[in-house]
Amino acid sequence: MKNTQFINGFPFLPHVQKPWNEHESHQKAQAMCDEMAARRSVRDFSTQAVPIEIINHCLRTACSAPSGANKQPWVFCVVADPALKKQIRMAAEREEYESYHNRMSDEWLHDLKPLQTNWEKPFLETAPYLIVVFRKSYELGADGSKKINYYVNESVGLACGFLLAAIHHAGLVALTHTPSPMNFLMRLLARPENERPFLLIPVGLPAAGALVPDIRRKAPEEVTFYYD
Ligand code: IYR
Repeated sequence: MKNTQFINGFPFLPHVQKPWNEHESHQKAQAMCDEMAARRSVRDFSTQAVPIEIINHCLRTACSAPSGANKQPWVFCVVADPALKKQIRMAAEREEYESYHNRMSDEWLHDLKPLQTNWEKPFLETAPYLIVVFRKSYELGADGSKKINYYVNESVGLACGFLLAAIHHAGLVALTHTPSPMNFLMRLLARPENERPFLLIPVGLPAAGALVPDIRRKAPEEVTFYYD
C-alpha cells in the first residue's frame, strides 16, 4: 500500500529507512571499502560467456543513480554481436592509432607508460559485452521537439560509477575505455542526434593469468580535509 501525500499537488512518499545500527553501519562501510579497493580496470579479457541477466541487473543498478532534475539522461547499448564488436574494434583502433602516433602530447604518453597501453584494443572483441554509454544533452520528442537535460556529465558519470561498482560486486571485471574521438559509435550503433558517446565499457571475466599495473591509490588523508 502506497502512503501517498501531496505537496502543492505533487505526490510524495514516506522515505523508507531501515532501522540504523551503528555497529552494523561500521561493518558495512568497512566491508564495502575492502570490496571496492579490490576493483581493478582490466584490459585482458577471457572469451568466457556471461549470462545477460547479470548484466541487466548491473544496468538496473546504474539506472538507480541520481540525476539532474531526475532526467536520467543516459542510454546503455549492450553489444554482444561478434560482427559488431569487430567493427567497433576496427574503428576504435583507427582512432587510437592516430591518437598514439599524432594526437597525444609527450606528457600524456609519458603518463600512460605505467599502464603500458597502446593503440591495439583486442578486448573490444574478446570481452563478451561492450556496454556503450551515451549521454543525452536533451530529450528528442517524436515530433522533433527538444527538452533540455541538466548536469548531464555529472549524472551519466554517477550512473557509470554505480555500473562499475555493480559489475565488480557481481564478480565481473570492466574497463572504462574512451577511444578518442568516439563519434564512430553513434554511426555504428545508429543512435539519434541527441545522444553522444560517453564511455565504452567492456565487461566480462579476466583472461587466465591477466596482469594489471602495480599502481597505488592516493591515501584518503591526501585528499580529504575535515572542517569540524
Ligand atoms: N584512449 C587511449 C589512451 C588512454 C588515455 C587515458 I587518460 C587512460 O587512462 C588510458 C588510456 C587508450 O585507451 O589507450
